[in-house]
Amino acid sequence: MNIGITCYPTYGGSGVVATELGKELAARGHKVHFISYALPFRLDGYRENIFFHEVELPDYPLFEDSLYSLSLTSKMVDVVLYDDLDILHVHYAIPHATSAYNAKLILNEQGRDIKIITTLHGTDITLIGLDPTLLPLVRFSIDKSDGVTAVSRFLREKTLTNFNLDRQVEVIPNFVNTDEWKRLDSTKLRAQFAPNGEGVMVHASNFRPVKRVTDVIRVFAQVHEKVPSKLVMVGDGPDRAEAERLCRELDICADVRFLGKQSALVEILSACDIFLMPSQSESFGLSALEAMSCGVPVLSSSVGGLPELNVHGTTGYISEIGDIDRMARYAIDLLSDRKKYDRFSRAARERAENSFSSRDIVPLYEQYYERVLNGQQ
Ligand code: GMT
Repeated sequence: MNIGITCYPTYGGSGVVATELGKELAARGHKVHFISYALPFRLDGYRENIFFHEVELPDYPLFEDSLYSLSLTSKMVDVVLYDDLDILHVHYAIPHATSAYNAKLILNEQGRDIKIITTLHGTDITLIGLDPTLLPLVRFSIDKSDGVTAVSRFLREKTLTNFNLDRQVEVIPNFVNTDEWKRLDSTKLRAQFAPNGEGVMVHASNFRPVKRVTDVIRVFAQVHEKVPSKLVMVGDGPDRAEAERLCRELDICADVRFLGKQSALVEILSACDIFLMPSQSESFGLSALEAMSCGVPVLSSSVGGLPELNVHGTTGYISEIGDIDRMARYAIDLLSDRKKYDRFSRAARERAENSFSSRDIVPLYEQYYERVLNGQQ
């Protein structure tokens, strides 16, 4: 199949899922054409069957705002025609589903049909998509897609209720390549993070308010009082400065490392014991899945799709949003009981392998493509 994929290319879960999907599809022999304003950050190195089409923006003084969604439409039309695409698969509805629908209309005028699949990821449905300035267009564009997938059951329900839609939405959960995301020998890095054998907690995100990174710091401060421990913070974003300030206020800076954006996540996760995800909203929680695949149990909040991923009392623990005391108690419990910890670590890895492995999930996308192409979605 010839598949066009559009996604946000910078840091962010929807771009990661789109890129990993493209890589997996290319490895299975499909031709995958990424269409975006920059090379997706996980698209490292040359890969057979992968092509990148950069969307260029017109530079004209009259246009105060970027006309990205329009230029994207034009590029989609070109790529569909000249690379003979079967499917345009867009990730994150805004503005990608709209650009794709416009491309479809233009192509239809030329007698060329193209099927559009929109994968919904999170705030396109739960937050920004509901803004009155966007809602009618987002609703229309989702409804006009030939196929729609959501990354969790939670997100499918939100899509249907928030947008008052009556249409089929397929749930295809996020996935991880469990052959690549697996615990490595971490002795060296572990010795740097925790030179005296302390427990190591880790958080990785874009440090947006929705991630509640200050909860991570407060949980760690409580754990640190009871159990010798360290905290590793991976990523960057608007709330990083506040998190660093809080570390100074709580006098725990010596035990917290802010690493900023990192690509060596498997190495880092392999040197850590517990992943913290206290989010305010999370339609799936891809970085928690990546941690689980590396055998790292997850302490998460109970929001959105997280309970579909993290099994309370088995692969980690779930607490109410903002229940810092409870999260800290769970962390202390796991860090103080080696046997229990090992059980959780094994269960986390098994859940990633048995329920969310790319081996099992990517074929669901291929089957869905076939169904949409045959008009049977
Ligand atoms: O929706 C967003 O906030 C952005 C999006 C992204 O690009 O990071 O994140 C969402 O998509 C991820 C991949 O499907 C999910 O793992 C995240 O849970 C989801 N974020 C939210 O729902 C806040």
